Amino acid sequence: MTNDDSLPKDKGFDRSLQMLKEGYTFIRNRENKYHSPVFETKLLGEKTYCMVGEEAAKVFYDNGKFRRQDAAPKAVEKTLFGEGGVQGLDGEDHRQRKEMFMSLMTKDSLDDIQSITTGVWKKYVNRWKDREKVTLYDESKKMMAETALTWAGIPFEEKDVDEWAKELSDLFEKAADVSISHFLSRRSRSKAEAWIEELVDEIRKGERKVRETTPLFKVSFHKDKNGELLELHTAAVEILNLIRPITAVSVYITFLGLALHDFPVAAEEVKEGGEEERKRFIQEVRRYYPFFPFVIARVDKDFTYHGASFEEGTLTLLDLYGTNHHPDSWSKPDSFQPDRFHNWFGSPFDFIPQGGGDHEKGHRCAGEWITLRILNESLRVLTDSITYHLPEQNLKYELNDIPSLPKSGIELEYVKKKG
Ligand code: HEM
Ligand code: MYR
Repeated sequence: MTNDDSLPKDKGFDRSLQMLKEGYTFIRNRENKYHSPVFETKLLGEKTYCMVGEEAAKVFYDNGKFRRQDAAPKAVEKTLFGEGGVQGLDGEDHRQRKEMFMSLMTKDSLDDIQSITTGVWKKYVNRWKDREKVTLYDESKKMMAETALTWAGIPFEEKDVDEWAKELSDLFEKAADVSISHFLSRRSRSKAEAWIEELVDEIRKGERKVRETTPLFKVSFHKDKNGELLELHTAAVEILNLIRPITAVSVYITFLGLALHDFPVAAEEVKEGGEEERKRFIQEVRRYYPFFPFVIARVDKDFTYHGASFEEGTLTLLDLYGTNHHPDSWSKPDSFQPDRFHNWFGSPFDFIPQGGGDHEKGHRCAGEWITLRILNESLRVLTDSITYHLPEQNLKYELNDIPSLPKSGIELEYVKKKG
């Protein structure tokens, strides 16, 4: 076995605080310093390997080398992921649970969420006509919460949408927070889980009727490999694993708004173009802007990579943002160029805003197609269906803020339907 010393080490103290300070650039900064896409550091009191780039992503997603059990920090499990959910499963348990998620991503189901998105946008644009100013991020969170609940088949009243939006977004907005917000986020999770558990219980007992085609029904009656229904709590965690990230698509909608403003030439191409131009613009938004910073796993069995031995049990981070901006895979990575996706034949490992590898066999995001459908519809509305004006505001977003958003949330003035 090769000497472990060949892996550069971030010597000295725990780097957790430094990681929060440097945010999305933490891993790339050290890659540049050590001239190595793999290095060792210390995070949350543990020895941790960090990796970035297409080659590293191939290793990270090579089933068998890493496991997810006990990988995510407790704080992230208590807020973003939930305990007992698909993110922390391995092997056959993961395969079966993931199959449940992927079975919800049929063409009909995607068409369904797209038409729900269209309807929700229409409703909100109508509402905005009496308002001088709206904030795109705030409105998108509500629109996406409503889209998520409708698509999943969760009963709700119009008046409760704002509260759903707040609670669901608490789960991803504050996931990387170590302050009081962390506890607010935990409280939102407990509240949402309790309410969904009750719902699933009523459905199972036949006290509440929901359509059999809905994700709510399907998760409620999904059987794990032992042939038993999911525990109520696990079912609630997995239903939240659908409606929380759909709400999080609001972050990308906000970045669509920013890109349309910051890159007028590319914006003009979308406005004059059609489906293809929209697709390229959306891919570039997902590549260019920061959102999910890195994924996390533990070495499952000792192996050697980059001349160093990776020890079983060691925490490992794969940098998603850094890989999407890596100069080995992208020319002018820090420039916004939707055309790079024209005739693009990338691999499942170099463009990984929602994780890499295979959707069915690995942990790659189950909701990638949903995200694309919602963004396509949202970009169509922003460019084809409405006009608006951006007043003076602070549009800056920071790479040391996880998750990052333009400071103003993007204020839009005088939103009007076209035509
Ligand atoms: C997993 C990002 C939207 C459901 C993931 C992962 C990332 C990610 C990075 C982890 C990949 C890994 O562990 O290797 C995002 C981003 C989204 C988004 C940035 C944009 C808002 C969605 C949507 C859904 C969804 C809309 C569902 C409707 C899931 C699920 C997993 C997952 C269930 C766990 C998959 C597994 O562990 O096998 N997502 N996602 N996500 N995502 Fe998303
Ligand atoms: C989702 O809700 O699953 C989709 C988007 C969430 C983005 C959350 C960004 C903060 C993540 C912090 C730590 C991740 C450690 C594995």
